[in-house]
Amino acid sequence: MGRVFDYLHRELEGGPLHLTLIDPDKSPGEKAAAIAEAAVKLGSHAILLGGSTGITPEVMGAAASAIRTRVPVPTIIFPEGPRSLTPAADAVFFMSLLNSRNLDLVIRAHARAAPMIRAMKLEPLSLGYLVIAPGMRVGEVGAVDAVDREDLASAEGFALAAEMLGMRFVYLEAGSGAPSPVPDPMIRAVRRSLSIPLIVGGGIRSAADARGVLDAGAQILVTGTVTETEGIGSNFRGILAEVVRDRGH
Ligand code: 1GP
Repeated sequence: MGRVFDYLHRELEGGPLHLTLIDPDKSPGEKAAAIAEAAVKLGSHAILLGGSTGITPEVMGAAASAIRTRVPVPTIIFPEGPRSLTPAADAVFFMSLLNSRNLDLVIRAHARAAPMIRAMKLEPLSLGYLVIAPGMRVGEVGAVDAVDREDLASAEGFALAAEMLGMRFVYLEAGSGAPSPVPDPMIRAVRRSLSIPLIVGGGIRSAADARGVLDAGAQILVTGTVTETEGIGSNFRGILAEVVRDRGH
């Protein structure tokens, strides 16, 4: 596998990981790099770059280049579409929005993006992306039939199908800014049936939220809003402290 895939798997042997999501439209260039640097110092394992509006290759490129000079960990694109791609990042989540009604987001945009990804020498990390209610903005723009928060069987079925299709990660997404994270019983059920790493994001805004999803079995936590709204404050530090605690150092 590729360098970033190997890095994530090596780090997962030591316990759960944290990824810091930065929206370069809201935090451009050096501002993104400053957040990244502070997050990595606290123990975050990689930077995710993405946003749902205002994303251009120039905005992504400027942020990825600035981040690269400041942090030793990989920068992974969390794409909205082919316009999110920049060769200045290390890898891209090559993600299929499993429960979208829009085939562009399931596979057709991927057919357009794949040759670009190869030409840019970006490492694709294939990922099944499943939106759980409330889904927030990604639920709307993604034309998603969001999985009900009590519907453990659907979540398990989608996640297992992603694994059987050969995807390398599954991401349970409650939506950026969701009032609460993906419910613990759902994380538990999905984790039980998967052998690939489980990523959980959306609505993790405190140490208590992080503790809940970690105890339920999330292997990779993603947070975005907490740093967009509070910077590197006590909530972000608390979230990282929970991840670091489970890594035993
Ligand atoms: C969004 O899962 C991520 O795609 C992060 O969500 O912004 O709520 O942290 P938050």
